[in-house]
Amino acid sequence: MSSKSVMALLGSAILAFYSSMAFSSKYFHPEPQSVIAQETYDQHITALWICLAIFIVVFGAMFYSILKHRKSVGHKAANFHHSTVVEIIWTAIPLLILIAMAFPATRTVVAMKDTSQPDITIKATGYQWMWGYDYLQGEGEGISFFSKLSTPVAQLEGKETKGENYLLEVDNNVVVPVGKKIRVITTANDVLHAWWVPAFGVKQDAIPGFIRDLWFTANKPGIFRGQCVELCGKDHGYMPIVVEVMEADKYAQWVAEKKKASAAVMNTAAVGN
Ligand SMILES: [Cu+2]
Repeated sequence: MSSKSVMALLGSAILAFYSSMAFSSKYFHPEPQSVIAQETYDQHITALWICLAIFIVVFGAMFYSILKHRKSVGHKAANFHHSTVVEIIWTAIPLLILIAMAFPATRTVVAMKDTSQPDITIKATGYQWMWGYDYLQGEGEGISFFSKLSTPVAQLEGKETKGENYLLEVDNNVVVPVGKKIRVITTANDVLHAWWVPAFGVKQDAIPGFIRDLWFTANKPGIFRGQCVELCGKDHGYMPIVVEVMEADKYAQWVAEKKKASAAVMNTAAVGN
């Protein structure tokens, strides 16, 4: 087999590896569900292609030289010294590639941090071991609830077979409308936690006494799962995050139901007094 066909084979194998959807969904990034997640995903893929191209050029040149100029076919060791031109070229090319990659990356990082003018603001508070959510601004303002792991204890103890969303399910989902800018303020009540939903490309520490924030705009309705990603104690693995994205009218309905439920609780409390 010629070195050219080896290269072609290697290239297509890597291509197939990365484009395989089965591989992508299981071991790779989840399918991006927000503008920022899409941008980071695209830049990641672009960087991989650039790496692949460099790999093929560098290793192609190396193996070609090794094979074609080997001693056994009569070649003698060359005798040359450094070339300033070549050194300038191989410094300039990577520099240009890096600059070309840095521009979109910087734009995305800046956009990631721009939490101004959200449609809805939700405070996420980390507790040992659950999340508390308070809707602070926008449609749903005033809604407040805790979100705890809902995986049955029998599954945790291994007495039942694990469900599809084992350790990634909660009693109360964070509900948001599709296509709206959602700002999530993160903080914590006891120790460090971190709020992470990979499909939206968001991850932020939740620090006691401090406020951090992030934002996302969900592309489509659905349920998206994440986890606490700052080791926070023995039940760190038992405080997942579930975001449910709804169409605007369904979201309005959810808000109305939540408000009615909390009004009922308030009334009972008042009667109790
Ligand atoms: Cu935690």
